[in-house]
Formats: sequence, structure tokens, C-alpha cells
Amino acid sequence: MTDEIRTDDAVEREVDIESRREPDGGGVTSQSRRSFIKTATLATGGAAVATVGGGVMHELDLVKPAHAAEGGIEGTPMAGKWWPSRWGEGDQTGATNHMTPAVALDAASLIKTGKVYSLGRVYEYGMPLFGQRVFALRIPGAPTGGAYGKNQVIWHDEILTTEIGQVGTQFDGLAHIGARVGEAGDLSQEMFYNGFTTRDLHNNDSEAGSTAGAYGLQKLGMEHVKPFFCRGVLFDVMGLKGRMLDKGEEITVADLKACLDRQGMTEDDITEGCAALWRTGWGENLWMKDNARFNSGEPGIGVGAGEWLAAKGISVGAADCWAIECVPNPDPNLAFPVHQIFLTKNGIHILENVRLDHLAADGVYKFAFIFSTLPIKGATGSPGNPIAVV
Ligand code: UVW
Repeated sequence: MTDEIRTDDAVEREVDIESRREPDGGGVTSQSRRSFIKTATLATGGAAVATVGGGVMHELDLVKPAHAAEGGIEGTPMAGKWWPSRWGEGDQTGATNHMTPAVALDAASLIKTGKVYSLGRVYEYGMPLFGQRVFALRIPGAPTGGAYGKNQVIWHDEILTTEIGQVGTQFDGLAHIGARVGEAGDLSQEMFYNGFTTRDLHNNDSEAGSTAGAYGLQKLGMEHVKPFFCRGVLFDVMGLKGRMLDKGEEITVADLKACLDRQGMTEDDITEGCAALWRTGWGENLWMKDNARFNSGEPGIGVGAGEWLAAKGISVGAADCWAIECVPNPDPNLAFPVHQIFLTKNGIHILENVRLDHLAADGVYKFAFIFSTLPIKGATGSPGNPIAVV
């Protein structure tokens, strides 16, 4: 299937969104070869059909954005200029600047029993993947090496081909998501956190195209993220509603407040630098059980709740679904707006595809959240296994 493209202006690019047929063993589940929001027209005029799971989701009406004089995109959550960041011009660390000794001690004060919960999912063949991402693990040799010495030592290695920071349980760094505030092709008008541009990230010396960034982004890479040792707060929205939420269902500020109420908590429990996590039921019901449905969209927070949590100063927003926000967005003109509110505007990280059912089952809503991402220089994200300790 190919995106239907209607253009009023000349700039266009047809995007082939047909589910790609991978050779068997490629690590991409056959159910999950999702085509996703492919914005088929660039910049000017026209409209594009956006799809999820190969089906038409909604039509993104890509009227030429009105660029605010001060730099943002009017009429969207990205209106106005969002740089320099609260941590100063040039900062690349974002909300992990909150990781201070005081925040760590507050988290430690929540540890009473020593029970540890793994929040990460197993990385394996057949897990749902976004778009045409791949996960392929191979063991070279059986065994890979040996035997050597009188003791006959042998060993195994592995080769992993994957978008290492963007599959499975995945942590989004600040280079992952930006916003184009100017004309297509002008890399100095594609803005990320703290005003860094695609041009900065790729260290272009000429207008011609990307250079150094192809071997690792030159700014906002994962090496700038500090380890998390902070308070974690769970919003059990599935528990509140008594059911798994639906695809596209928006979690609102009222829902988050109702969760706090139900859990015997108040807004004061959301402290600066804390990790906020919300449970929709999407992961525990669909992950590796119905990948096609899992990938077809998802429930999650909307723009209102995203802005509310950002104003509270959280360091990371996490959920049991693949993008943490509701997809499709109730405003059919917006694509992944919470990603932009968190990462691009506020330097707040995102953690996707986490397990939360065991916390909810034990009524654990406040805990020490501990996670050290992989400091891969120039990478957009990190895999890993965050933990909750009570
Ligand atoms: C995109 O990469 C667009 O989304 P995610 O961060 O959910 O993988």
C-alpha cells in the first residue's frame, strides 16, 4: 500500500508504506511490520494519509505551518521559542540534571523492604517493533571460541543488529525527536532540545548534507544522560478504569489526579526530578500476544497531561506501551506531540515498553526508580532494564 498523497504545492515525496517482507529470522515479527505515520508531503501545502499497522489512521492535514516570529510552530504545542533551556544555553543533559544527592536520598527513603521489580521486557525475536526496525541476534560459532589451555576454555559471543536504542524497552534521548520550524531542507531550522539543530547534530560544514553525524550524532547523544536514582510514581490508570484502555484513548490530567486519589496520594507526591509511569494495560495484555493490535495504535497521555507533568518537573515519563502517548492523537493534525513536549521542549526523557503490572498487583505506587542508560556516544536512545525498589 502506498500513502495517498494530495499536493497543492510542488514539494512532495511519496513514501512507500507497504509492510516490508523480511526474510525469515530477520527479527521482525510478521505481525508487526508496521508502517507508521509517514508524513508524505514535506513542508508546503498538501495533505498526507498517516497510517498505523497498514490501515488508514487519520489524515494529517499538513497545511503550511505558521512559523512564529520567535521560532516555534503556531497553533501547536510547539508554539513559541523553547530555547535556551532552564539549564542554560549549551546544556545537553536535560532533565537528568535533576539527579542530585537530595533526589537520590529522597528515593532511598522509599526503600523499606528491599523488594526489587524489573521493569524491562525481554529482548527477543518476535517482539513488536516500530515501523521497519529490526532485531537480529546471532551467535558466531558453537562455541564461538576455544578450546584453549589445559583447562580447555571455550566461550560464546554474539552479534546484534538492531536500532539499539529504539527497540523493546527503550529510553529516548534528546536527539531522538525534534520539530521542523522552517522550510524543508533547511537543517538549521530543524530544532531539537535547547535549540540544537539537525545541522549541529550532524556537524555540517556545508549546506550539502549530513556528514559526521552519520557515525554518531555530534550533539545530544546518550553519553550526556546521567544515571537515574530518583523517586518513581506510578499512575495505575488501568486500575482506575477497571479495564485495559483502548487504542487512541487519552489519559487526561483528571485521570492522573483520580489515580493519585485512588492510590491515597496527592500532587505533592510528584516531586521535581521524579520518574512518572502510567499503566494502560496495553503491554501486559498484548505484548507478544497480539502484536498486530499492540502496534495498531495505543492509549496514553495526551497533550494536556503531558504539559501538566512537564510543569511538575518530572525527569522521565514511562509507560507500558510503545510511545507513552495516545496514538492516534485526538487532534488529527498532531503526530507524537507529547514526544515533542517532553524531549524537544523540556528535555524530559521518555521510556517505552516497560512492565508495570507487578507493581500494580502489589499496590506499589511510590518507589525508588533506578536506571543507568548505556552511554553510547552519539546514540538516540538506550535499551536497558530499569528497576523499582521498595
Ligand atoms: C518514534 O520513533 C517516532 O517513536 P518512538 O519513540 O515511540 O519509538
